Amino acid sequence: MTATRTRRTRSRETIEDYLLSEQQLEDMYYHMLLARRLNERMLALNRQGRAPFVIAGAGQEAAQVGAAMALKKGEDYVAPYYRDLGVNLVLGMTAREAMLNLLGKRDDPNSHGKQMPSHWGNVSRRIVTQSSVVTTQFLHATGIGLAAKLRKDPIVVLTSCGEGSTSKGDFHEALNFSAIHKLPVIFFVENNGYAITESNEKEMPVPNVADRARGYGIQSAMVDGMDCIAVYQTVRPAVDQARRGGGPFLIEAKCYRLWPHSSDDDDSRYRPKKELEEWIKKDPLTLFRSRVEDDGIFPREDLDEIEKRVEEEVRDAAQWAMMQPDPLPEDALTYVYRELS
Ligand SMILES: Cc1ncc(C[n+]2csc(CCOP(=O)(O)OP(=O)(O)O)c2C)c(N)n1
Ligand SMILES: [Mg+2]
Repeated sequence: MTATRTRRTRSRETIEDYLLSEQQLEDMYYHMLLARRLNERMLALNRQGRAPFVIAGAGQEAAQVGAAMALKKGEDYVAPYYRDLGVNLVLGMTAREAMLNLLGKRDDPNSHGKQMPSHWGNVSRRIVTQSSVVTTQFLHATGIGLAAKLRKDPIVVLTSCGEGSTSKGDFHEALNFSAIHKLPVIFFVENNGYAITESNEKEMPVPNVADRARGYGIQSAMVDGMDCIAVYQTVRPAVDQARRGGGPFLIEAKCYRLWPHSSDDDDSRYRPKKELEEWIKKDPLTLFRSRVEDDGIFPREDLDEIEKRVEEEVRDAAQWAMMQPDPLPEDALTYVYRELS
């Protein structure tokens, strides 16, 4: 962003209220927007027959970006789930890398084209490779938390999933074990209202995922997952507490899946149009933009400039990635088994 930004007089005070620096607020908007524009381009590539499958995080960007920004990059571990493009971007994934992943290219840093798209993993960024089987990452995170505790390593592990996945055994085992051993694990649940076709009421007998934490003696919080600042301000204290030995924490971010489950889904068959229209009014990007604009943090021109930068980045990433090499058949087993020297 340019150094010539003009500010209204009360902006400094408002920034302090947010407990976020101006740079952090800019990063928030940039990463949320990058995630959305990437997902839009990915879906277009899918419809053109260029990308096999898209599972997007539209509507969940605020939750993902706010949560990831509460972590120490490259130190804390993350065991994310398939929609978490926003988490990956905050932790350092570039637009070009995201497109390599989508297209299953040889140089995709997540799996070199071996996994399905959106199956994240990056050793240097401490992003744990994931399975298609939902919620298994909760147990991986618990194991990493135990290792950190035994080694007296002051790190935190954040793991995430959708609310539907909290009905699986792994969720309950992970919460139970983490609570008994007071592990530094943040269980971050992105409640987007649906597990494919099933709405919340059909997924669980309690109104909130956060209610489930009580049964395991875990502290929990619910937050408006469409509000990136609120998410950051909820996750950050939980992370700090876990780092100090305070044990695990469950956070439920109430958000909404603005798109169908995946590029292969027709959501008009199971969700009311009116419901979707109501949630579109709470789009996290619009909400953030109007909040920082109304509060005088950023003038409109600066936000427009971020939009332009992101659009250019996405255009470049898609064009560049399509020209990159595919994996070679003879490399099918590389990075699968450990090379023995
Ligand atoms: C154990 C298991 N059962 C079923 C599936 C198929 N499946 C993939 S995503 C999904 C829905 C999960 O819903 P939720 O946890 O709410 O996450 P969301 O997709 O809504 O973000 C299901 C059932 C799977 N991958 N693993
Ligand atoms: Mg869901």
